[in-house]
Amino acid sequence: MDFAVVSLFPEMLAPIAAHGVVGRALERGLIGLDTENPREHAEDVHRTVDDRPYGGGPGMVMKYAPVTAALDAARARMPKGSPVVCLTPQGRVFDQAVAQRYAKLPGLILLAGRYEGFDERIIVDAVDEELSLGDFVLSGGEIAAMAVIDAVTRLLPGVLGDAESAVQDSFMQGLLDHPHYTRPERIAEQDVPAVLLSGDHAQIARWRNKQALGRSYLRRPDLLEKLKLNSEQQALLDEFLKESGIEI
Ligand code: 9D3
Repeated sequence: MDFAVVSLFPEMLAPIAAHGVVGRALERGLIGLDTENPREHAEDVHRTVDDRPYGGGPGMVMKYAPVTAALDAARARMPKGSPVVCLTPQGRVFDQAVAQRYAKLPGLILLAGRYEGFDERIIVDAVDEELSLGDFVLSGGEIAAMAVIDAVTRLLPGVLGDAESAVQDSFMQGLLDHPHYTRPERIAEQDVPAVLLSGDHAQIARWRNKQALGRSYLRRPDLLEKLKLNSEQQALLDEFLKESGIEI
């Protein structure tokens, strides 16, 4: 799968290209990653990419001409059927389902903004979808673009090793993960739960499931509402709540 990022700060992408899962996927040719800078498409002597907003107010707006020219240049190198996804606080919130949909595409053109935002006509003419990471303020779209590249790359065939793929991500199940422990068995009077030392794999799986359901209920009730628990899961959750001394 090919990624292109249109950004005024293309150097920001270098670290994800150099490390970890994405770095390895690039080395192995499982993904492509290139950048296009709207600055290089600005026609005036000052290489202007932003301008003052009509109607007044603070901040600057990214100009139509250099951004759409950069998108055209990126599109020319990308496989047909690669949508333009704009990272903006106005987008729908990125989640694992969106990542799974993108992982089936031949390519993705990610448009990262700076300043107050884009001239709306860029969105109308050249953007297929708008995405946000959630309700907090970033300084631009680059970190969001990197999050999308990372989440999508992990889903591509051959990217993760068998061990990593076998461990189904918690969000794949729609639940938070269960607690994890490693040596030593006791740390400052906190013991590893006995079941994890028992060697009884059915009981361990049951305990982990119960913890995942309980934590999701307490911390992310929105996840549980989407999930619609079966009777076995409901029984595990009831058991978790009883053990925690929580009234339903
Ligand atoms: C303080 C500026 N805000 C005025 C109300 C608007 C604003 C403009 C541009 C806020 C953030 C940004 C830059 N953010 C992104 O480009 C961005 C983003 C984000 O800020 N939060 C979550 N997801 C994303 S995706 C892109």
